[in-house]
Amino acid sequence: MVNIIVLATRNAGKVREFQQLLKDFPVEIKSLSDFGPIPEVEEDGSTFDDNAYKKALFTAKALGLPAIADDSGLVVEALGGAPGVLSARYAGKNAADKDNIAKLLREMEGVSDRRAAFECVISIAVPSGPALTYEGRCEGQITREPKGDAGFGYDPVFFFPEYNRTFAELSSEEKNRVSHRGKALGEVVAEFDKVLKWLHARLIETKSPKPDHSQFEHNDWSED
Ligand code: ITT
Repeated sequence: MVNIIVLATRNAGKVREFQQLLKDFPVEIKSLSDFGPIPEVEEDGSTFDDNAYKKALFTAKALGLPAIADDSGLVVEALGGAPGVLSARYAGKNAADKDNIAKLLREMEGVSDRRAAFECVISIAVPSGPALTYEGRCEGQITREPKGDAGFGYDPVFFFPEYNRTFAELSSEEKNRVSHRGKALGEVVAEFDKVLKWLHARLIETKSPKPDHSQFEHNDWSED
């Protein structure tokens, strides 16, 4: 039986969201805050996929338990995909949201193609290496100035045409329904019975296969 899954974050908001969504499944969702100090993993991958997997595997290995991690960010078409994996530190290490937004608006000055998307990847890994991956994407446009004060990060400059508002003008329920993270999480929840079976099968395997990306490109249940 899989009794515990660790969420590889200390962000209390993310923890509450996962615990709430997975509350009806027979598993306890813990977070890093429930354990002693463990080192921070460096998010130096070149894709959201790499970083989510790196965080999940690092935590799974460190604690000897299955772990879930997510990585997300903003991808702007006219900037060749920037800020991408650098979203949190676009204006520099420890940059505040408003600094990142200011830099983005500067880079976008005079640019007419305002298309952008938020992307999120969730990785669920076991200590021996294999992992499942889930993705969510939400398309919108970069505004010319910030609007709204809900949410976080780039929400005030991310215009969502379907609602005719920026993400920072939406309630959290409205945002979760359509957001990149909401979509990826929705897929995890929809398949969570299968996920638990998959984790159980991986955990009773005694041999530890090497980490292998091909195992989490597509979630393939065929061998279970
Ligand atoms: P962890 O500690 O869990 O890693 P984090 O704040 O670094 O939390 P992410 O790596 O998932 O979160 O997100 C990276 C950045 O991408 C984040 O700091 C924001 O600038 C941006 N971002 C991600 N999701 C966003 C959202 O829903 N709205 C606005 N900005 C978002």
